[in-house]
Amino acid sequence: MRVPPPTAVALICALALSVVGGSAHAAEITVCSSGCDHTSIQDAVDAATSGDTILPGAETFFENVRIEKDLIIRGSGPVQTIVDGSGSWGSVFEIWGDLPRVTLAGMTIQNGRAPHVGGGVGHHIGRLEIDDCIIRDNRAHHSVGLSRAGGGVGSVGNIRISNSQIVQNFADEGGGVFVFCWLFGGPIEIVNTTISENRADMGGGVMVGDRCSDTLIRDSVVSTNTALYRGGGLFLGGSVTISNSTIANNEGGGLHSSRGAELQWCEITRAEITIANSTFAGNYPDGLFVEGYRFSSSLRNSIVAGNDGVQCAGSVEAVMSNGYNLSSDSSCGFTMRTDMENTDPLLLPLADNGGPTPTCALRSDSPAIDAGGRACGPTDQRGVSRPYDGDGHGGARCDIGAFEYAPVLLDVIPQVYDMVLELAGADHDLVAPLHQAIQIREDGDPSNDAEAVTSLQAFIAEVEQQRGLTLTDAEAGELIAEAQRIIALLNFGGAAGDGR
Ligand SMILES: [Ca+2]
Ligand SMILES: [Ca+2]
Repeated sequence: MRVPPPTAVALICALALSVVGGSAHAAEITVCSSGCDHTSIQDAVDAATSGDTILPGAETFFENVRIEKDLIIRGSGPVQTIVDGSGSWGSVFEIWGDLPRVTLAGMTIQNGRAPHVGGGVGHHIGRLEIDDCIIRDNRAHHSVGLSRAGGGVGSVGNIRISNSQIVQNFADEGGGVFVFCWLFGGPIEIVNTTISENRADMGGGVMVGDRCSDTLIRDSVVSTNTALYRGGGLFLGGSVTISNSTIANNEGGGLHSSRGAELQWCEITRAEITIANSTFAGNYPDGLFVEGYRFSSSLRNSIVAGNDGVQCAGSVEAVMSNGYNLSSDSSCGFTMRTDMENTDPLLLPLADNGGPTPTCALRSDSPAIDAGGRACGPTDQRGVSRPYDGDGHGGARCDIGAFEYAPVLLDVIPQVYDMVLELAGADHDLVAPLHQAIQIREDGDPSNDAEAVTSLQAFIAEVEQQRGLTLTDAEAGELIAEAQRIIALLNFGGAAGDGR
């Protein structure tokens, strides 16, 4: 490629700057019931120049907002700022115009009722980012005639949803999210997001159309959604990658993939579903239902187990194992040397195990521990570092599925225990609270971590009592530091962040 002369570079830069020139003078526009620039979000949107940021305050706004320009609308947080469509006809936020770039952040979007697409957010054109939002109790549901799609969010494609919760929405298709890709194939990203308790005829949690060619679902959970017909959790067309995610307890199946390659709209689309480091569990009547050509869906390092019925259904020849998969029956054809079939992964129920989204933890004796392949990414779904030596021998290897068993405490607590025995003796008052913490941890159930923390705090209180009696200040300081280290490890979840 020819390198342009410096003057050309300067000109291009000047042009680029002039294009984004509006944002150099971007204003921040406040919205609240008194003392702000505007009292309604729509008034602020109408008054704004492209590139401005609108800041709704910590209150509930009852409105339906139409956006046709580049804007960031950032609330005070999803608990503080609520935009409520009052159940009247119309999306709560509706995006039209000339390819606008819109960000919606830090708010709850609720009680929308879409005439066509997107009860909470109807994204008809341009680029949309949704971050740190709760999108709940919206609907896109027909009374008579045409079916409607995207209870929570209905999108044309080119959307990123991150750090959000999409819950209890309802639609004919795509209860939580529906993406249709009429103009563009994507990109579509769902990251660090909980999609839960949504309902639809097809695609209870998420439905993605066949024309979407670039969909990524990462570090997310799709749980307890319901589809009357197919795709309780996910109904996916086009090319999709699912990684580090948990698809659990959905009714109507965990994932339904529509046909891989077919002639449609006078063009042949070739679709592939790529699943890595993910867990499909507790779905009914199957974990995966695949259609499509041979090997159009591939799995690696993933668990498909404990689904109430068959684990893999449909055109099972479409499923290809890339190794390190585990299934509780033999329906998926996980027959690579590193796969495990007819094996119970000993998963614990879906729960908050730290990190932004719930996960199914592995029991301490799970065969999935240290049984995964090398390329599992730097963290698990929660943001916990991988790989960890979970079985205590043979070095650190990845676990199969979205959760990495990391019993760091089993390394640390025995050290503290040895210190206590050495310093204070086996009959000392220090021993009981520490021993209790060890037992709580060794049962392998992370949901008991809070109880372990309480025991460790009792242990620290006892160490303080013994300062200058059976323990020197230095010894007490060391024991307290170690106990606090254990507590910090138990509370690791908040540090996970976006995980990018
Ligand atoms: Ca491991
Ligand atoms: Ca190991």
